[in-house]
Amino acid sequence: MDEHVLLQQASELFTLQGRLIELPARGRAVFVGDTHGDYEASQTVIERYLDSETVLVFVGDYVDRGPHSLENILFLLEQKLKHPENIFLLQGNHEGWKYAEFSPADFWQSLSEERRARFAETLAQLPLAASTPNGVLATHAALPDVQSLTEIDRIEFGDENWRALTWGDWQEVPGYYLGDRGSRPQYGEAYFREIMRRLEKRVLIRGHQPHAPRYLFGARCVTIFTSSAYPLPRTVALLALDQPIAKADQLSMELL
Ligand SMILES: [Mn+2]
Repeated sequence: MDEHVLLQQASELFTLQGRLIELPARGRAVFVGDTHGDYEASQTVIERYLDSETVLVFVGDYVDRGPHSLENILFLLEQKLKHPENIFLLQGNHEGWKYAEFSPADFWQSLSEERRARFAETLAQLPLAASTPNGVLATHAALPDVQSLTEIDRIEFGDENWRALTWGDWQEVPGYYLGDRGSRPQYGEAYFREIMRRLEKRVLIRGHQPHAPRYLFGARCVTIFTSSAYPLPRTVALLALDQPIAKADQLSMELL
C-alpha cells in the first residue's frame, strides 16, 4: 500500500477507536514492550501469537534507536489495518513528535520535512492506554492524574496527563510527583497506588524505562522490553482475559 494512503487510513482508524482501548473479557492478551526499530521482533510476535482468540497490545516506542524504524512502523500499521480488533498500538513518547520533539531521534531526523509531518500526524492519534476487564491497564510509561478510567479517553494530547502517560518514570520511593529528570516526570509509590485505586486496577504493564526493576510496588507494575536495541531479553507478557489476576508476577513471561 502507498505510504500516504496507509498513514491516512491508520489515522482514521485510531481516531475512531479512541484514546482508551477496552479489551474483551475472553481469550488472551499478549503485551509487547518497546520494539524500537526491531522489525524482526514485531514480525516474530505477530507470527507466533496472532490468532482470532488473541489481542496483541504493543506498548509504544516503535521508532528510533534500533536499525529498522521505518520498516517496523510501516509493518505494524499495515498489520493494524488488517486486524483492527486484534492488534492495538499504544502511543510512546517516540510517537509523540507532534507534541514534543526530542533528541536523539534518528528516525524522525531521517525523514524529509513532508514525510515527517505525515508520520507525526498519524502517530499523534495512537491510543494512550488499554484496559482489561480483569484489572490490568497497559500504558507506555506512567499514569495520568485522572479520577476515572473514562477520563483517559478525554485527555488532551500534549498536556500534563499525556506527558505522564508517554514520558513518565516510576521510582521505588515514597511520594507522588517527584519533579522532572530532563523531559521525564518522575513519580513515586504513593502516586502509583492512588491512581490505580481511582482507576480500579490491580496491575500496570508498561515499557519506556530500561533501568527500572522488572517489578515495582509489590509486583503491581511490570516493565517489559521487546527490542534488540536494549541489552535486555526480548520479553512479552501473556494474560488470560477471563481469569483474575492480582500481581504482575502472575503473568506468563515469554522470550522471543
Ligand atoms: Mn519511551
